[in-house]
Amino acid sequence: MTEVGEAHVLVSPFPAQGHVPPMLKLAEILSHAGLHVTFVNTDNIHRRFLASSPALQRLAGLPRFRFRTIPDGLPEDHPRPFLQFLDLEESLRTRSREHYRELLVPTGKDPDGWPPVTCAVADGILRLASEVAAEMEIPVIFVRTSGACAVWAYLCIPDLIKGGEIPFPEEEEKEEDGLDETIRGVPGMEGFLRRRDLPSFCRNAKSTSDRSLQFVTNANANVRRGRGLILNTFEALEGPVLSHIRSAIPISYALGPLHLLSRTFDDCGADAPLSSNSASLWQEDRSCLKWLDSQPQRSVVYISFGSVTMMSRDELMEFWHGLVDSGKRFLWVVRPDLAEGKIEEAIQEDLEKETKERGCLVGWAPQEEVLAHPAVACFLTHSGWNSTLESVAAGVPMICWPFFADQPVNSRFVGDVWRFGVDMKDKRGRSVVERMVREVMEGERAEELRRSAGEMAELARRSVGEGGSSYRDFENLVKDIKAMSREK
Ligand code: U2F
Repeated sequence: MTEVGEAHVLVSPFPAQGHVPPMLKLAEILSHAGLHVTFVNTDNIHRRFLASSPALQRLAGLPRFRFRTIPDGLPEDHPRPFLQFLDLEESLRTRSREHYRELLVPTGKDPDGWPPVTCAVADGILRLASEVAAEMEIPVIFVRTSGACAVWAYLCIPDLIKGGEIPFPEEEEKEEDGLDETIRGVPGMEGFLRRRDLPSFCRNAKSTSDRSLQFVTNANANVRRGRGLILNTFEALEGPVLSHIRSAIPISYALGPLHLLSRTFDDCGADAPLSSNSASLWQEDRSCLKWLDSQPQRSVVYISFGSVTMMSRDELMEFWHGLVDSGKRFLWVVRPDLAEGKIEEAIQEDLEKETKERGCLVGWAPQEEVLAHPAVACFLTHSGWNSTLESVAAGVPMICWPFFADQPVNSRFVGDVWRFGVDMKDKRGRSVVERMVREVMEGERAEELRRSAGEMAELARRSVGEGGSSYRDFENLVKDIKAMSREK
């Protein structure tokens, strides 16, 4: 039996690797805090996650937690490439409305005897959720799975457009120097953030009617209209930027790193094996952990470009040569769809030989466990926000090679604000890769980077412990959600 006024949240992520796992962790701790939680996946993503994720199987067994799925409206055999996320988002918005509405405000009795949904916790880029919730007058708290630095840049896009800073003047953009011009319209980042550091949608837009630019502008403007905003970050990392965000969205909760906070609330505690927590679209190849066990301490470069990045075969070969030329050991996640073209044809004998001696290639790795392994010395990353936070939490310095979206902002902060990594943005070629790897792994600079990374890891750990800033923000969030359930 449920009491009148009991809280029930409907948690809806955008269906993608970078979005589902952090929202799953949030959903899990909401349920541990005593709320009823329904987690909405698309059929397609749920099937894929279920096949390869211990976390999903574990969560399905929790009391007050349940999964529900909706169709995404695309044909079964559609490849659903993330780079075309606008098509998926639009399909959900137009074709899945009825299904979503039925979950938010069911026409019949709840089969589990649960109370009605009292709050929607929705991904900020999922218009389906925000529009239907507004229509049904259910309060929404938004979640953005990017860092505060990128979210603040996104929120300032209208001012950047008004101030004539984007789109970039065409003639200047063509010249390399044009991209080094600093941006004035993002308060707190004036004179620091350059054109090249803005989210890729700003850099790529040729006009204000660019479809991606319009989408991110509107989605982020929409986020201002919620009851609050949840961010996967923490005060010690992004306090100053969070203050700016709070000037626009006063109720903003910084709950990160969520993958650590979820361990604080997990019944098994902070010592639970990391493997029980993983949620992935691809099957993890755990053999790389054995390989790491046989490597010396702090000797391995870990390379992963996340779930979306794509590059040409030549680009991939340049990375490969650079890694081999550095003489370091390396563990590289080469997703089956990472590069275009047949890679095998481009591998020369010496590259293959040296890789066998010092390298390990996998299709998908248990990343959290890899980063926590003592053999790992640094992380060559695309600067996706989850990877960035996971590296921060593990105290591992980064070499950042941003690919798109929020990643150019993140890499600028890693290299030049937090200083626990180097920003390789817009640089290419084997000699650059070799130089960057050496910089982060050898000599005084490497020591400095490791020291700052270690210090931030400690602050991350404290933020999620009892009394820490993320812990307190989470308590406030739960209190606010409970108060909403008494509103009607
Ligand atoms: C989109 O990000 P991505 O999915 O490309 O990248 P991340 O945010 O870094 O998330 C990748 C996750 O996949 C995991 C890894 C991260 O949690 O631990 N993973 C893994 O388990 N095994 C592997 O071999 C490789 C990765 C977007 F492209 C970004 O710009 C955004 O910042 C992000 C969040 O919104 O979503």
